[in-house]
Amino acid sequence: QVLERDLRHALERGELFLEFQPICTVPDGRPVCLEALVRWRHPEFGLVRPDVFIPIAEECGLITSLGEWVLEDALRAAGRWRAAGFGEVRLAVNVSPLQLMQPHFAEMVGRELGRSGVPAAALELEVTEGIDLRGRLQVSHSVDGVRALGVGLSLDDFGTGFASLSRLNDLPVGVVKIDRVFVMDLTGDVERTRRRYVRTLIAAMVAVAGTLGLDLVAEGVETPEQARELIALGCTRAQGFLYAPPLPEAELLTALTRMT
Ligand code: G
Ligand code: G
Ligand code: G
Ligand code: MN
Ligand code: NA
Repeated sequence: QVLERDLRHALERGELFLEFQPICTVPDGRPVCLEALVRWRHPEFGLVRPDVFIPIAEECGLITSLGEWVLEDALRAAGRWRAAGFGEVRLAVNVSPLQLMQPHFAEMVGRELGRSGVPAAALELEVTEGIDLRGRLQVSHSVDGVRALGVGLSLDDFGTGFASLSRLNDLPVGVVKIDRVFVMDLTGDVERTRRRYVRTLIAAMVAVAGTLGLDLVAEGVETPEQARELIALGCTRAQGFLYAPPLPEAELLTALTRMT
């Protein structure tokens, strides 16, 4: 359709850009990582959201080049904030499951790291299991390949999709991100049983993450009440509008300085 046609040109026309959202320690709110989030400024339709165009890119085969552009651009930005004195702030980049099925994914990541000069340990790749990835050999090769480089892996949107607790054991992830649908129902006008359920669920995630030595990040934290609940449940990392929205690179250094 129209968007698919236009997306083919968006990259070369420079219509894509990145924003960066801090992931913070709680309760002190210090940024430890910035998650790159891609945006598309369409010449007619204005801002198109990634939930709309990423699936299109996945369907029409553009996700490989789009994903490569995101990684390259995000690493360049990370090089700049590292040079500006925020070398301890890592970079998180979202990766489509389809990218992991590409034969040369890990080589591509290694090449982009080399070009940027950002150390592998400063990079975290966020993987969502929107499709069932179990038993896919190429995915294991890609995952092992980036791990061998020293890159970290996060399991995104945890608690939704195909990823289950048992996946934490067979994927070499160091970080698990609790999906914001659970955080949303922790407080506010939510049925009592549902609220009790999400509390129990998050407490269980905290326990499992602790046992497996994983970092746990709560996503979509919007209110101090949610933050208080999460901290009481044992969460030590959070991301959301309460701390900072996704920011254009031009605003990053000011935000990092204010938050550090
Ligand atoms: O930033 P926003 O809430 O609009 O993002 C919506 C969705 O798009 C999220 O699920 C996010 O993971 C995904 N997304 C954002 N940027 C990228 C990207 O660079 N690559 C991939 N594969 N997904 C992304
Ligand atoms: O699926 P993923 O976690 O990669 O995508 C993160 C998305 O969530 C981004 O598009 C970002 O804009 C959005 N987001 C970030 N913080 C919040 C928040 O506090 N509330 C809500 N509703 N969305 C958020
Ligand atoms: O940046 P992103 O497109 O993912 O943001 C999702 C929506 O949330 C957008 O409409 C954005 O303007 C809005 N938004 C960004 N920051 C905040 C915030 O701090 N609080 C709230 N409630 N919405 C925000
Ligand atoms: Mn993510
Ligand atoms: Na998520």
